[in-house]
Amino acid sequence: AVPWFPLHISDLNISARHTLQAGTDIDADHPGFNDLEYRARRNELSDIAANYNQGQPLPHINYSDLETQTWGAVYNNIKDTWAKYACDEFNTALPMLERECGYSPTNIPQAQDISNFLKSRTGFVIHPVTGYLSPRDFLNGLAFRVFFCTQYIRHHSQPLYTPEPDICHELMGHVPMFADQDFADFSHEIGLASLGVSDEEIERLAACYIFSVEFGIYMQNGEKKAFGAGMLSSFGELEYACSPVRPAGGTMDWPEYRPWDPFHACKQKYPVTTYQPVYYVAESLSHAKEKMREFTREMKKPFHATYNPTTQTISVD
Ligand code: H2B
Ligand code: FE
Repeated sequence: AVPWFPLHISDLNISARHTLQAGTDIDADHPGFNDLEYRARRNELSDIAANYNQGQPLPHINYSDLETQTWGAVYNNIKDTWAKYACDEFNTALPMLERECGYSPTNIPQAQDISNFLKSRTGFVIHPVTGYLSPRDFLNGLAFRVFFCTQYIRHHSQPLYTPEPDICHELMGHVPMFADQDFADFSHEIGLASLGVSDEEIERLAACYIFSVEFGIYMQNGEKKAFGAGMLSSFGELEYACSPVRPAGGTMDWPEYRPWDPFHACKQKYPVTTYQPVYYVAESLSHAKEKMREFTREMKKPFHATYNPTTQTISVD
């Protein structure tokens, strides 16, 4: 039988509520585990996301001074490295986000402003979630040009570390890339390919997603530039993956670089708690997209899915 999948954008309310561990239980090794105030705040934001329905105005969150300081610590830590190692598409979007959505080290931008901005650029919109979604649910959202986005922030005790997606990862890492047409189409392509396929195919697609949307690099005028959000939201990994030299006095080894090939990346294992030992390097975003198309065309799919943005419906043939 074909696994359940959303057919209309409003079905994403179901996908969003499938959040693993209800999105609120955090593990004992989470930096905020023993901080009751932090956990209460997480629950408050989870309730807001859990009650959200697709198409409603996005909830406005009044972030505290402490939360804003944590955001600022991450932003200030990474911003100079973006100029060096983030791809052109990212560095084109960032000043627009500063101007139009209030991105800055002293302000956490609001989801509604970002969603309006992305919608006008590439048709992508934000849907708040309480935490980590299953790869299937997460990828299904992309088929509707919907980005499932957390609203809480990492714990202030370790601003440069998070064991789970948070607003620093989503808004600094993912959002600027969704403003680019090729990248948005690339993500949409993966989303459409994820509808109704087997668990094995989801696993292969999720690996492709990891080695592109999360950890993708491409060569820009002979230099490695990051387009993956995992690097764009981590100063350490951005430097590790893209620097043409090893940091002075450091003990860092070189990762392995392979040409971007989804048929290969789909089988590659990836660690979730350390820097990646392997990166796939594309020639450009449009090249990354073309390669991805070859892959999705050959996937075992129960049908061919297309998205009608006017009716916000998937049709299958
Ligand atoms: N869930 C959430 N909330 N944010 C993500 O960035 C995310 C996710 N990424 N679930 C997905 C899984 C990704 O790691 C792939 C598709 O498995
Ligand atoms: Fe991510």
